Amino acid sequence: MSALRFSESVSARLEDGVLLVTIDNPPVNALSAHVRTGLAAALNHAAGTVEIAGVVLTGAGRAFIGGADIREFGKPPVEPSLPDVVGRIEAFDKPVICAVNGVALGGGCEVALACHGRIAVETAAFGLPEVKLGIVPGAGGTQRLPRLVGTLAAIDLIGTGRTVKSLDAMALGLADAVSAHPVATAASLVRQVAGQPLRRTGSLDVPPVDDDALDAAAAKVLAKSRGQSAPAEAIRLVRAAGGVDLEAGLAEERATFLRLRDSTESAALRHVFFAERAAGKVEQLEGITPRRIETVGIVGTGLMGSGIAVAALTSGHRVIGLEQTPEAAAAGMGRIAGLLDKAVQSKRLTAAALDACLARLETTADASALAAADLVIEAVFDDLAVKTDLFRRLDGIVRPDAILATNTSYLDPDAIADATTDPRRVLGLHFFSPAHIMRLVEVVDCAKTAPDVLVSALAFVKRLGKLPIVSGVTEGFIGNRIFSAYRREAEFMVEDGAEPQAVDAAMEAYGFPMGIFAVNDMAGLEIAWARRKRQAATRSPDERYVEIADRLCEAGRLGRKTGRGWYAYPDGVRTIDPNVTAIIDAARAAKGIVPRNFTAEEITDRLLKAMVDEGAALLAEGIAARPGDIDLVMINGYGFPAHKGGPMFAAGRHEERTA
Ligand code: T1G
Repeated sequence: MSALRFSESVSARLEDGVLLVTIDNPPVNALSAHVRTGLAAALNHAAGTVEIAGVVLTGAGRAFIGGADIREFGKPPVEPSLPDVVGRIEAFDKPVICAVNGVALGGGCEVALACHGRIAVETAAFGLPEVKLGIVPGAGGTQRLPRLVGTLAAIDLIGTGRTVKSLDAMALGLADAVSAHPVATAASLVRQVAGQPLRRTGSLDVPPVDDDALDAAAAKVLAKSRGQSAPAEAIRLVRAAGGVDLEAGLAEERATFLRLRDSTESAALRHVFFAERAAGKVEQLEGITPRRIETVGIVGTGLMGSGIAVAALTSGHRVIGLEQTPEAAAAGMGRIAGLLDKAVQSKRLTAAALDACLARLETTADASALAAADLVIEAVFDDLAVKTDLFRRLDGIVRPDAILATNTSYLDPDAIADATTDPRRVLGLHFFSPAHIMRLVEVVDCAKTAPDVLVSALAFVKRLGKLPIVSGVTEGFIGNRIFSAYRREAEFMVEDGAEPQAVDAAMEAYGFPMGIFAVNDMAGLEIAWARRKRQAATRSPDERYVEIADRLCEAGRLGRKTGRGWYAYPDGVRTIDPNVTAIIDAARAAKGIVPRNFTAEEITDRLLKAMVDEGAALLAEGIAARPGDIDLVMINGYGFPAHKGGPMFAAGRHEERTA
């Protein structure tokens, strides 16, 4: 047994005639230039050494290969290219078997597809997530996967970019075997098949399927890829695989890959990828150890509190839900159990995990139970007096090292913190509803929040599997401040002549799932109405104020729950209501405004600009740390299309185009 090194990240040892090649390129063994060079050199070595019967490929650490190195995108290409390396593996004279020790994603999955056999540990996962980066697989994925698993499964996997665990991959035919010792299993497979004809994926025929089934599979994927081009391109390539030879299919795939890689959509999605990795990282806090958070107290088990409880339970925490009466505590238990049941029904949770969650849950009307909590999250009615009073009481109940968090969306968390004797342990955790589903959590760093409290909250949110974005204290935090600016501008345009349905249509065409007025109807108009009434006394008479929403509320049009708001909803269908048009006309007339025409382009440009200006203000005020944080808030909390990269990214692109 001797150690060999082929590049800084690729090494090997020879064991009983099998070259065991390891890729070691932390953190995820991405296929950087030195990995590709190393793999090519390892193949050369294996080709030229008679005593080597074949090759096993594996990864060091947790990943097999996380894909192409995304950081190399946009840089000049360095030989050998990934398609060359993948092609050499497939054509290799001696068997090359991969021992998939962890994720095999993107280019990593394509390397695996080109191998002559795939042995995986049970915890490994396979996937071609390229569409999530606005591209298609670029090293044979769209041509080899259908040959191995059939066109229908390939459309699903490549079109959605979802990953499958090893056992599912094996059921699909993507993995050959699952083994606890994949390197040893792969090595014995090499010895077994050496000298025999090898199973080369590219030489297999694509199993035939009828067109109707293909259309249905494609339609299912496209229904979820609103406005993005990569999924449709990927499906086109996968469908073509059955009708052309491998070389032609690979050439078309490569051309499509290169075209999409240079698209704005891909740049936007890569921006989102890296923004997500940067989110929740605060330079000044590096090296600070988070406090242990195992037991979470949740005060208020209504809609928000029960969603937070589910998020905490399913990520392994113990939860104590506090209510005012035993009856309310029982009802809260019912709500939380109901949400968990739904998760089981929709296969997001196994029955065994459900039992484990319930075993870690208690609800009570006895506040002293919160003495066991490491973190208490308050999710009660958004009223300052209620919340300050609660925090004052909590202060005397919880341990001195416990963290207190408020889920307020509009109140001043500094005022809430100051109601306690130790405001250093208080911060905001602004969850979005439904809290067990929505990924975004604004982590509000209050004036006196201690650094390790902030670090602990960030770690907690990450453990929930959610996306923490740090926000400073300001009315509405990052998201609602931008959303308010967006709404204000939309209302200005309506008053000036744009119809609400035209505003909504423009934003929906841009990629939002719902325009702002439809969103307002869904959320209900009364909360914003109450806020406007509160602010009326301090509003400057010089400030432009659009009264249309007030008129709608006064007419009892509080949104969908009242059956009408900016729209009417006969049979649940959003419909233009002449009564609303009349209210708008009257409001314009009262101000002597002669309505003018707005193009869809002017509408989207102005709304985008309103968001960006507010975003710039948030950065200048130090409320948001990075433009990418603002983008993530708008994408994950407010439906901004991810493939446009968020408002701050989109504005930069717009400037580049118009410069
Ligand atoms: N390239 C470069 N860096 C990457 C990377 C990649 N592919 N994947 C992850 N990283 C970095 C990431 O930025 C972070 O860095 C660190 O690794 C840990 O990531 C030709 C075109 C692999 C499941 O899309 O899904 O192959 O912040 O925090 O939760 O067809 O990362 O520490 O500095 O996410 O354990 C296809 C993307 C590429 C996979 C690990 N591959 N990555 O998750 O850690 S396109 C992907 C992931 C392609 C071919 C093409 C996840 C992960 P830092 P992390 P994690």
